[in-house]
Amino acid sequence: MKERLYNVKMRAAQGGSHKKGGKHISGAERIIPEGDILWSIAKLLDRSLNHSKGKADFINISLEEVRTSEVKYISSLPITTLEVKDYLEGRKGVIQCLKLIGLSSQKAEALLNLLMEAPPLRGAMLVDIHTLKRLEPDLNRGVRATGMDWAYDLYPRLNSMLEKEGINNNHVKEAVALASKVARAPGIIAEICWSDDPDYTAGYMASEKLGYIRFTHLKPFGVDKGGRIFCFDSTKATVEDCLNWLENQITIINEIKPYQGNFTLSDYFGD
Ligand code: PML
Ligand code: MG
Repeated sequence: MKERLYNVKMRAAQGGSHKKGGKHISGAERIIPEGDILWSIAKLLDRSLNHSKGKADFINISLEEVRTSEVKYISSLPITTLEVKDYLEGRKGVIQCLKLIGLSSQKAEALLNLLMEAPPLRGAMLVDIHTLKRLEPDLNRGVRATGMDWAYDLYPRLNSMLEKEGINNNHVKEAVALASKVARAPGIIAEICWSDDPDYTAGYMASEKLGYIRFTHLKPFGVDKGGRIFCFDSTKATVEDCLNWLENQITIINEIKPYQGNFTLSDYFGD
């Protein structure tokens, strides 16, 4: 019989819980077999207590069994890295990617501006590409894509693929798991993200069409405000279906797409 699977989630804050206004320090989740629960919780605890954003004094860890009949298995988005000299060049690259998937320059710039100007949120903004209006039910929180991971037995292969590229870290693994889920959500045409960790400047633009496009810099070093925007085409799906996929559907990556290589912007866009 197959081992039972559990969704383990951790969220940590400093200065009290998130609800009481504490500063968000770290959040992560895994979907793991029963036998690895203790090890996995220890790793998540260690992260929240030794984080570059500060030491958490509120840590919440939850555990829920996953009904395997309700899991959707998906492939990972293929990863490409675009090497940029700084975050300004990176953000130009994001606009070029948004144009490649069919958005006008004006829309692409407006979406990026929304992310740059967003208040710090625990979740992502969900924005209609036609009206540029935010659609999350709770605008102070944003929407959190949750319930995703790589299949447990894929990790050795994933680690060795990322190791070869010098990017075998939690940021990449967790972001690709999340982006691979989000790109398959009803109505989502793209996602843009950069980290809230002050010492991690890389970010990405992801879409079903282009895959997971990493930029070596999307924000300046030392900045602890990150964010995510999910770009939603309201002519393709209802917000309800989209939110249901993002928040309730468990997705597990059971197929790794090959790494696509490292490029400069001019190599990649051919200009
Ligand atoms: C995060 O860690 O909060 C997001 C990281 C995004 C970039 C990860 C990467 O290097 O591809
Ligand atoms: Mg972080």
